[in-house]
Amino acid sequence: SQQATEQVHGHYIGGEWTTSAGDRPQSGDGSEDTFESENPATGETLATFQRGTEADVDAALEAAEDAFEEWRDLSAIDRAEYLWDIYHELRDRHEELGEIVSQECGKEISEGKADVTEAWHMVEWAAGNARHPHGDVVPSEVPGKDAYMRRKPRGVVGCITPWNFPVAIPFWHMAIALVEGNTVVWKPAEQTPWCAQIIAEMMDDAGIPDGVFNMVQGFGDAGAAITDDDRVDTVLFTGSAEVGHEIASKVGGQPGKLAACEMGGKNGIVVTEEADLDIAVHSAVMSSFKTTGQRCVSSERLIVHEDVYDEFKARFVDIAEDVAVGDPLDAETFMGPAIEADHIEKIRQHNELARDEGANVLVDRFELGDEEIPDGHEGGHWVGPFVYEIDYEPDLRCLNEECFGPHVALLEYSGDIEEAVELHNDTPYGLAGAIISEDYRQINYFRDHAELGLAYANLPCIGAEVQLPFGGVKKSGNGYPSAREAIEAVTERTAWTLNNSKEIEMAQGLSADI
Ligand code: UN1
Repeated sequence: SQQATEQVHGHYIGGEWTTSAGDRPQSGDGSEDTFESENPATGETLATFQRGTEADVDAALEAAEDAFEEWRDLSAIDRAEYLWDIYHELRDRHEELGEIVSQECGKEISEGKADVTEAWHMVEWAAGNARHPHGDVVPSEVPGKDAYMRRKPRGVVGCITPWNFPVAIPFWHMAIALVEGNTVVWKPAEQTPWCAQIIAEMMDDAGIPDGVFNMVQGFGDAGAAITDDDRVDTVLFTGSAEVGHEIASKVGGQPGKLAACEMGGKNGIVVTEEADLDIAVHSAVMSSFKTTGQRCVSSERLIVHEDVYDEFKARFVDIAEDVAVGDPLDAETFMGPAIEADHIEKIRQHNELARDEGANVLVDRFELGDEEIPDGHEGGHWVGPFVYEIDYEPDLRCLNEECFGPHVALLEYSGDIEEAVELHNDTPYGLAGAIISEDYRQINYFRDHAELGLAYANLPCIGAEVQLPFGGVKKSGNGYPSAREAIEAVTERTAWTLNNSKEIEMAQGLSADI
């Protein structure tokens, strides 16, 4: 169901829908004032949106600041009530919203629906957490003293989210920020404004007080207007390493400010000589090609022991030659299109880079055959798997730079698990990875030595659940903006100490005599 419309959808600021008309300055020449959401499987326009300016962000930040005092004074349980409404709406509209996700970001339908499911899981976790103990009771050296760690909201939280999980990731950030008593200014990805519009409508329908939640549509300039502003206390960012590092250094470098960023990966799967090859091939296919390789946790390196290399390669290549690329709304589809034309270009460059660096290409479906493209979808951004093998050398760019597409290298190793893990760790990133093995000693070695935020055994390295911490090490992460651990980024901790006696007695044996 295409929803092309003449209407221009606006921002949601201070409880009002607004386009930046009126006395707010327009962005540049008139042609840039709006932008369109495109269905990446057809190239058709879905809807038109106002492009946010600095003035819109300014108004949103002002509204968020004004709303903070009252919002923080509600109990977390009362704040969570608004989110329970959203939880029910996400569930009730599961099918419809799943289809919208698939139409706007091209993920096949089970993934579109899983995105919505992950969103309500996060809302459930955050809202449920409002009834959980919140802080710590801490022992004291001094008998008359009570010591605690208490949490307070930080204030205004700026959320900047990517297109590839257009419903789940906004809730990773915002559900926790809001329940913890912060107010929010959100800049969704410019590729998925329609999903953002629906989320803002849900917040509005839930009756969340004016200014507590604000959404400004737009591009990087609107995002920068959020991250550059002094009124923002915490920035939560999930997206590319390039932007994330800029935000981390710019915001994180300022006293009192905090940036929690979660960036990409060059994720690897180690298949040892002890692997069950059915699980190995299945896990690798899921990790490399699901979401057309466009998850930050997608795998682009398969590190396979020489004893099982040939068999693994033959079976993996067979499936890569065959996986169904097509209409995301067709239940038979395994991979939908890439998100946009520019991204196809980036994937092409990565494939060429691998060739230039000496890859032996095993599968090249970069250009799909005409017969593979579904009728009526000729305008889509189609791309298929690209699989290659290459002799490992530490500085090969194709093994170190994230492609964010269905582009994957096979690397053969001959030594023991130590060698495999050393190879696995040899990238600047450290987000997700997996080991496939039936030997618990190998598995435990990987668990303890792989440089990763998310590590799996005998599973794909995608598909994390929200009640686990989600984030990475090295170039992949800086703080945890997401899922369970986001609570750290959106709260201040107070060490609260209370004296129950009539005397002053100090810790560390410090004399209290005066
Ligand atoms: C992302 O890869 O951009 O772990 C987010 C997963 C999902 C989230 C992925 N729960 O695959």
